[in-house]
Formats: sequence, C-alpha cells, structure tokens
Amino acid sequence: MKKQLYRYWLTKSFIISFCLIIAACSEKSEITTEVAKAPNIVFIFTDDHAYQAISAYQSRLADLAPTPNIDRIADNGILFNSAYVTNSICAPSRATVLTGTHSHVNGHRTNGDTFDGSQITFPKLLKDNGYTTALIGKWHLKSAPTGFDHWEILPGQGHYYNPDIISATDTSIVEGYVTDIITDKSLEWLAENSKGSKPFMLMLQHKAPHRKWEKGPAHLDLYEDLTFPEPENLFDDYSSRGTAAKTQDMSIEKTMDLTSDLKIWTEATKKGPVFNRTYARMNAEQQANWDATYDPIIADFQAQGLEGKELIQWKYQRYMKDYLATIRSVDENVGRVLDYLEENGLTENTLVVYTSDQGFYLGEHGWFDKRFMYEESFRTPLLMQWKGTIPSGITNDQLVSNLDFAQTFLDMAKIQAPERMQGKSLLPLMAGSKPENWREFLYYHYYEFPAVHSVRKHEGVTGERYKLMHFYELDEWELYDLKEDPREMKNLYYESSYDSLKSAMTDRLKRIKMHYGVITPKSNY
Ligand code: SGN
Ligand code: CA
Repeated sequence: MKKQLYRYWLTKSFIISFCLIIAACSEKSEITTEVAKAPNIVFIFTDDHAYQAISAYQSRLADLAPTPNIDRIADNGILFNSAYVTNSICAPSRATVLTGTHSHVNGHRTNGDTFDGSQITFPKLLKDNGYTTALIGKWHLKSAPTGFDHWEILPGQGHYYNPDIISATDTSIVEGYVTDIITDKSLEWLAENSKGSKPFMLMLQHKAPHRKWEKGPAHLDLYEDLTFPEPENLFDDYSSRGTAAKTQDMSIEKTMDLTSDLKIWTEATKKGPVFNRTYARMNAEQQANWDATYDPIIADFQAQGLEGKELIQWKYQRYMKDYLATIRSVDENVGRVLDYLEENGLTENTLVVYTSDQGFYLGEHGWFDKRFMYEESFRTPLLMQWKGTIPSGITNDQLVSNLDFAQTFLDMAKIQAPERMQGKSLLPLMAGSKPENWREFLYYHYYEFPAVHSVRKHEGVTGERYKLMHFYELDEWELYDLKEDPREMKNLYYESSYDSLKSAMTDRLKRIKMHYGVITPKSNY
C-alpha cells in the first residue's frame, strides 16, 4: 500500500512538474514570440530638409522638383501637416529625438554642447528590451553614440564626397557620394539584421541637404534648365518685425557666399578650409564631372555682372538648383530602402518614419538656414508608413513634435516610457484618430547666440492659430495670427487692439513653461 501510495505520489508529482515545465516553456515561448513580433523601426532623418521641398506637402516647388519616393511613404501611410521641433538647430534636435525631452532637460541647448550619453534614450530602452539597434550617418553629438549595437557615423557635419566614416573601431575614407554610402551601409546592415528573430531599429541619418548643398555625380545637371518660383517674401524688408529679424546673418543677399555656397570657384579662390572639405575632397573624375557642370555657369555669371535685385534672384535660383538636387539623391535612396522592405516582406511589421532635424528657409523672408520660431524652420516634415496599422493616404493636422518620437517608439514596443520624457505617443494619430484632448500648444526655445547666423535667443508658444515669441535678451515680443498671416509678415504684439490675445498668449507661455519646468531668469512679463 505504502509502495502504491509512493508510486501515486511520484506519478502525480511527475505530472505536475511536467505541466509546470510545459507552462513555463509556453510562457517563455509566449515572451519570445511577443518580442519577435514587436514592430521594427526605420527612422530616416535628414539634415535641414524643408517641408517646402517635399512634393507631398504641395508647395510651390512640388511640380518642378518632385520627391516621388518620400511621397510614397505618405501614400502608404500618414502625412503630418503640423510637425514641429522644440529648438530648430541640429544637435539639440537630435538630443530631443533620442531623449524625448526639451533642451533644458537633456542639457543640449546648442550645437556647441556635448551630448551626455549616460542619459536614458529610446534606443537604449529598445536595446535593453530585445531590439537590435543601429545608427548610420550623421550624428553630430560629439560624444560616442550609446544605445546602439552598431554605429557608423560621419565626423561632425561630415563630407558630401568621399566622406570619412567613423565606427567603434576605426575611421576610414569611403569613396563615393555620402547619401548613396549611408544608404548602402544601411541596406547592408538590414540584410544582416532584418531576418533574425529580434526586432530591429535603424536610425538612417543623412547629411543632405545641409549647406554647402553639394549635389551628387548623378544629379549635377538635373535642374539646370529650370527656373524655380520665388517665395512671395523673398524681398522682405522686416518692417513691423523686431531687431532679431533685422539683424540676423542668414540672408541670400548678404550671407550666402558666391564662392563656397554657390560654387563660383576660381583659381584664385581655390584654397582655405571650405575648399578643402568640399571640392578638394573629390577625385579627378568627380572634379571633372563637377567642372563640366559649373565651368559654364561660372563663365556665364562672370559675363553678366549682376547686381542688386537681379543678383539676389540669380543666387536664389542657384541655391534652389543645388539644394533640390541633393534632395533628389535622398529621394532615390529612400526608394531603395522602401524597395528593400517591400521585397523582403517587411512592410507590415515595420514603421518607416521620414523626418528632418528641422525645417529650412528656401528664400522665405530672403533667408536660408533655420533657428527662428517662424514656420519654415520651426516646422519639420513628417511622414510615416506601417502597412496594416497606419491607414494609407491619411493626413493629420494636430500639433506634433520631435519630442514625441521616443514615446511613440516605446509605445509601439510596449515599453513603459520613463517619467522624465516630455512628449506624447503618436500611436492614436497614426491609427487615424484625431483625439479631442490632444495638446493645443507647443513650447519652443532657441539658445545659440552669439553664433553663426546671429539669430537672437528666443522662446515662445504656439497654438494652431496664434504664435507668441519672446526675444528675451532684447525684451522684444512678436505675435502672429497664422490664419490671417501665414507668412508671419505682421507682428501684432504692439497693436492695442490685440491686447486681450496678447495677455492670453503671455499667460499661456507662462503656463507651458511651468508645465515643462523651464526657468528663464531673463524673462520679463
Ligand atoms: C555650419 C553651417 C551653418 C549652419 C551650421 C549649423 N555653415 O556652421 O550654415 O547653420 O553648420 O547647422 S557651413 O559653411 O559650414 O555650411 S546644423 O544643421 O548642424 O545645425
Ligand atoms: Ca540641421
């Protein structure tokens, strides 16, 4: 009997243990499946890509310089019409993307700062939760990248031709054109990492279309026969705007340089640091192709003797031809990435994001560069696709920001976002809903002064219709009605009929600063 009981107990415990093991295994396999099913992320980031230069945004340039592959993303998914940045300058924007925080929280206020790579970032959290992560292309944060299984970066701003590429182990010169090279390397990485059981996250970060807008060998003559429409305010006189708009150093007229920006190199000017990091980097064949395009342009320019308004118009046309041709290369390379995902059956489980570190002036207000809280540089393009999850061909007008990427990606991966992050997950918007309780205002703060382009420090708040800006070191204010005055040509702040709007927006600025924990000692209310 005792023996029988013992046998019964043994069998029972065996069955129980067996069941427990099966349960544990199936729980484990559920976890594994869950991780394997987590969506992949391909984050394509450009440098200084104005939304006005993406045909999906139907701007004045859309017909002459279309971007069919970038538009494909919007056709397959969503186009955000009101995407903004927290601080319109390169490295701070990148720090905001990685950390999901404003500049005063992540400490990266200007391009002169060094990123504190010990901070919590979304790539680190994805990596810790089973993702394979990589960053390929422009980095610009000075400290070595953290949170990536693999990284290959350009030093600083990088080079267009035969760029230096830094990896964790060495630096080498890679022959070719930077936009193609970054894509080649990204496709190689995808080929090795997109088929395994782990989800992947790739940050593919182009240098283009950053100044000096050096077009690639395949596009040297692309737009040479076209005349691009000018913006209505190319000859803005800044009346009714304040000191900052009048004293900036980013105008096509005064700042844009004929030699280095517009490539009117002569034997006498072919020297110096800009020459060394542009034309001088090309090999003989690349230089010969370049010269075949630019020599007749130089000769023609020298024969014309342009001055005044005509010279500004000529510079604007040259600027557009170069800038937009660098984007054509980006567009074709975006096409290669989309093709890869399609051909490898990855579109249903992969979110593709296309965005830029900030917007850019394409002659609006007579300018190039960025930094100001005016629309062209405060806004940034944002397009996403994720087949089966984002409905195709939808648009969204709600206020979204580069602050939101970190939380969006964590939400997709079902990872709890840390308290410190200050954005919002875009997932509901991506699903096609327009939540009524979405944010109504965005906070902006630009800090890089004195610096290149001389844009004064300012902060501000914007809603869908009204925008308030404070150049606090000058104690000058600007208030715009974006519906009546989308080009921001008329500052309403000092008009007494707008007193109540002024006080409502000033109060709003105070409140949004409190919300985000901003302390600006020199603010003067
Ligand atoms: C360089 C550019 C500037 C540009 C800054 C910051 N000059 O200094 O025009 O504003 O980078 O750009 S250049 O002659 O070197 O091109 S950012 O995108 O990195 O913020
Ligand atoms: Ca930039």
